[in-house]
Amino acid sequence: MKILHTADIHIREEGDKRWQALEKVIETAKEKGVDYLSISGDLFETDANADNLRPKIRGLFDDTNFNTLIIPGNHDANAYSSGYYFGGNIELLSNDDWSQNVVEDEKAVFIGLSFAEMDAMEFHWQLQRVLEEVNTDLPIVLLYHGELLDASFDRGAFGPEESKRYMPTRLSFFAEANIEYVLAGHFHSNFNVRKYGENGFFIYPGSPVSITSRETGKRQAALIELGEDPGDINLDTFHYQELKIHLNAFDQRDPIQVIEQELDTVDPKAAVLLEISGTITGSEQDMVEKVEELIGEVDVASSEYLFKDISQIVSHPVFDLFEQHLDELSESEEEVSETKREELRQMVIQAMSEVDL
Ligand SMILES: [Mn+2]
Repeated sequence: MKILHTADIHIREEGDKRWQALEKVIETAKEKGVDYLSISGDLFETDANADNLRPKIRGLFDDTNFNTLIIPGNHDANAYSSGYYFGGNIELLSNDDWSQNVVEDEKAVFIGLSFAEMDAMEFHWQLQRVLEEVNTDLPIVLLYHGELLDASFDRGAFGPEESKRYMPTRLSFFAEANIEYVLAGHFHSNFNVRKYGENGFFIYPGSPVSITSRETGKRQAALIELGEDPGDINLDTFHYQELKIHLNAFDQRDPIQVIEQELDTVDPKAAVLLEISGTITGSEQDMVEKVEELIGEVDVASSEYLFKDISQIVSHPVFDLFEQHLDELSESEEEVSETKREELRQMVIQAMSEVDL
């Protein structure tokens, strides 16, 4: 049995980047021939978005030959009233009573732990209760949306959230029963798998599309073959990409060419968080203008220019003396490597920029 697992798409309008990411996820599930697609919470940005988009997303799931399992997250906790129709082959596991969110397959039993405000103690108690009721010999696969306390994740890793904890849990809670996989949502940053017990896996797939600029790098979904270690697959979806370029005034290459080459490597689906640092010899203003021209088609979400013109320093007689001394040193007793030379130069430039020349 094969499962494609995602969460936190946060869709809010038809046709935008997040919507396209949902389409990409469905397309990937088709390509991989999975039996199930799981969406563990925050499919929608808000309950109101869900209300508007409900009639529109139906079409996306029309000709799928897999089952899609959906649980609510903290962003769409009240989006799934009974009787609402989201599309064919979709099972909403949205009941507050988790024992109503059970999907039995020949090879595994899925339980949807739909999101509700509760602390870790309450969660553990509810989990034990539903496990007692389900009582099966088959491997159990949980769908869960919330915060894993074992990991010290940075607060920003969950997207723009308040500081409170969302249905927190611990890995040790899952080690007791035959829970083989916890298909989790809420952690946006990246694909992240943790092992528990003998062969249990807790899987945060990371959001399949960047929601904020803190979610950098290509986005992923989890691909699970029952009984095996979970794998990750790259999604060709919108994401932020950090691009840090360090210029060196002593580099023989043209800095403009260096920047152009770096910009060429940018993923066409990415928005760049650009940072250019280091040293140049020439007008800083001209450099900024040239860079802005180069950017052209590249989607640059933010740019930071931290480079510095050091022509005043390097044309100073003191610096000349220093370079001459380095050359002499290389020719005589000690070999001065290019890295060492660069290190010394940086020190001299730093020192010289701190005094009035
Ligand atoms: Mn979320």
